[in-house]
Amino acid sequence: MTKTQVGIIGAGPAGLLLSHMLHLQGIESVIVEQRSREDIEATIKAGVLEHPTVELLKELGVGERMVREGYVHNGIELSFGGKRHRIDLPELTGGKSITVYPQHEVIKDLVAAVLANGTTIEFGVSDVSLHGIDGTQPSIRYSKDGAAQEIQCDFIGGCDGFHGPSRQAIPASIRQEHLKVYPAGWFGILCEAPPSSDELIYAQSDRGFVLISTRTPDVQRMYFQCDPNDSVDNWSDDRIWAEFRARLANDDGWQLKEGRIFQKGIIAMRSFVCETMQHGRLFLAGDSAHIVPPTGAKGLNLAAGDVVLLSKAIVDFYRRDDRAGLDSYSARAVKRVWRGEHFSWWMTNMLHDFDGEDTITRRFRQSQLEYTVSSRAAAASLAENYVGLPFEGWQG
Ligand code: RFL
Ligand code: PHB
Repeated sequence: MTKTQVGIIGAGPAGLLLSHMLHLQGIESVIVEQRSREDIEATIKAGVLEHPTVELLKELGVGERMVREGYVHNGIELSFGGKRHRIDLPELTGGKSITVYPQHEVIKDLVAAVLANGTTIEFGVSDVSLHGIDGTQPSIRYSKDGAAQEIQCDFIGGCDGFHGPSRQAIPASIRQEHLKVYPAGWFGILCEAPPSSDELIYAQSDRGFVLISTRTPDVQRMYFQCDPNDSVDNWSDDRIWAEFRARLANDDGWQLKEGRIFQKGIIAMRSFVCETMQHGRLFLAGDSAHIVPPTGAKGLNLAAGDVVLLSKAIVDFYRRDDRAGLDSYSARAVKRVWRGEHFSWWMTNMLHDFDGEDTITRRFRQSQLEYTVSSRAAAASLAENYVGLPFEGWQG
């Protein structure tokens, strides 16, 4: 049996960041993670870090490699009707931009920092369960190498993603949840090719949405909207490139640079919020409490916003015996979450065509796209949300 102040379930961005922020304030934690270190450091997920997330990682001393190896992007392009339109992020937001730096690189940097802090990360655990969250001494039980283990703590950080056990530990009768499932998925690829564009391209077409993103000068990340129940086996490389070409047809001769595809996967699209982000001594952060469709590039960034609030609330409890931050955590965190949720839903609707839509919805989309690229006020609203609204309780 281990004792610590904060027991954290999940070594994703939320759990690692929480542990590191607590450590910097002299509060100790232990993390339990079901996967191996190699596995979490290799899983391909997010690419875009908002301005507040970038500033946070720098201030926490974990931004050095991100600054060196990440790519600052000062614009995105919206493509529709055969034309591309640039949204100038710094010009519309008073100098802010986004950084393309893959999530698994953030994970590597955070794992290294957390281990250097002397914090234990128990990798490869199973049968994680939460106990006593209604009392003052909660615990996390799990198995490691066939042996039963227990962590006794003052608080549990439920940072175990959408499918983890933490949210389920809150009684269903008091959990306030909201779910929307979209009738589309994203087919994502990684390929060996030079960048086709200096900036990300979000493209709407009658055949469906496309996103052209990047990872390095030699590796590109691209997605196209697909049937969420489709299988990657139905998509040969030739068929994938033909689909990209058809959706990206344009008037100015711009062409996609193609290359060897070495990873393919289908991602579901959901909007989900569990507004009950705390119960007794359990506090949820990140995807365990909320999911967004990836169109707004918000998921990891929303997790960071939760952790800023939660870590400060825990610090106030230990330093000043002040429970106000903890008591109001859910109510405050969910505000930034709803902003990110709405923006992600809005971007998704503006850029995707869904089966069975009426013609008026299609015309609305067209009008919204044209308005967004022709009105400074509309473009500024997109830019402000895209670069990320400030974290409450943190000046970055
Ligand atoms: P994670 O990353 O899911 O981490 C949860 C961790 O908990 C572990 N776990 C358990 N451990 C022990 N016992 C159990 N029973 C457990 N169950 C789960 C898991 O193994 C895992 O290590 O959640 P976290 O930390 O909240 O972070 C959230 C982000 O990962 C997520 O929101 C983003 O990846 C979303 N996202 C994007 N977010 C952005 O901010 N910008 C982007 O550009 C962006 N693009 C994306 C994305 C997500 C994508 N996919 C694959 C869903 C693009 C894609 C394609
Ligand atoms: C990515 O590079 O994986 C990425 C970029 C922007 C998004 C989603 C994903 O909106």
